Amino acid sequence: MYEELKKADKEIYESIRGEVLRQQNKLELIASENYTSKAVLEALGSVLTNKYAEGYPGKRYYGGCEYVDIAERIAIDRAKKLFKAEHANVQPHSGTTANITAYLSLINPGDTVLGLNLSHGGHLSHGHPLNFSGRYFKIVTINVNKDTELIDYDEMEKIVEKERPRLIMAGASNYSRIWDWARIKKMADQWKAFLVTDIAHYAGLIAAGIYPSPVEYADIVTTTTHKTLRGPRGGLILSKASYSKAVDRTNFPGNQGGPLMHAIAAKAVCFGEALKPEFVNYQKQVLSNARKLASCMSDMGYRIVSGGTDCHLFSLDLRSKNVTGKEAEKALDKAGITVNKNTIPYDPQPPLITSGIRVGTPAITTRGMKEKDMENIASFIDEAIKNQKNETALKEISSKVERFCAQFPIYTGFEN
Ligand code: DSN
Repeated sequence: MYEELKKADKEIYESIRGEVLRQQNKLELIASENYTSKAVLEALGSVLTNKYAEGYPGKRYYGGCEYVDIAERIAIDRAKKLFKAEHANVQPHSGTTANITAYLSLINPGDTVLGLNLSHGGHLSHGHPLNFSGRYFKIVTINVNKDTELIDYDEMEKIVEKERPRLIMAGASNYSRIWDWARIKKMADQWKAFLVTDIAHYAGLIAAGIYPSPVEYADIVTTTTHKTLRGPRGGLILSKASYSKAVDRTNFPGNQGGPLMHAIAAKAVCFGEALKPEFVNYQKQVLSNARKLASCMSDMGYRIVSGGTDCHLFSLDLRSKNVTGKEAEKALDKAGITVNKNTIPYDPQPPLITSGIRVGTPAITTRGMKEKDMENIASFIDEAIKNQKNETALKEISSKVERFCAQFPIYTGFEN
């Protein structure tokens, strides 16, 4: 693989090779990243990228769609089966476009949306002022409780009663605990709001049945396909049958033009993999690893936001270690450990500095790492944070990390 690219475009070849080495030699702890299978990569790199297929299977605006129709129909059927959903649209290019489609399928610009504050774990597309969501809708946010760092449903209910949002967006990019979907549905019904849930982070765990599914409660569910779900980068919308026409029409022609048929074929492969029993074992290990890593960090004196995790991620509050999230991210990177700085609830630091880092286990679990490996990883993290200003020590840690990673090879498409 890549022989032709090497000849045709050396610069791009080298950038891919650099990324391959980074993915092989470093510890990938970004909670939203993963390693896809070889089969997913093959579908993604296929000639389906050459095909225009505006419309939906059987109703396209282009000829020659008979084979891409097969791929899209399979993707839809598998997504519905995997999440027990009445309707699936596999065309969204990303989680954010899926969210745009979800909002515009149900409400109009100017309507009120309630979402979780970004600095308490929400997402840009749940109402950030610079995002389309914050520009087109009136946004009301909820915060987590200051003491428990959990969603405060009583408080949320008061806000819903006062603000009467037309739509409640429930979901997060950094909330490690269980969402009470049933309780939110009750509020939505009582105050006549639509319920959209964004499960981008939890999708793989939900598909495997080890995190509660909102599918029976929500009018529309959105997700990405590349996080815990371990597929290609992209989006997916699930909905009740009654919203199928609205969702499909809003996505195309409302929001997007031609679907990315190579990505849709790769999503189908990913859903097929997620329907296999091995996927449940993988997700159980993701959760076990996250709990083990969090408990090792806690034993080393780090405070875990909300005290633990029920999913694939958790946040470390670094204030007691006298290091900011930004400094920790940088030191860890030098030590061969990739994380992202992240605000913690009620963070005294601004978003580009932060007091925390977010840590996730989907990628390292795909590599085959288990609970005992979490002990090593916790030590690497602690050593790097303690030596954040010591370049020699950070270099030594990165060599140890590289040797550790060599025990868990990934598929890269490169021979060496
Ligand atoms: N940016 C993603 C994350 O890292 O959680 C969410 O879209």
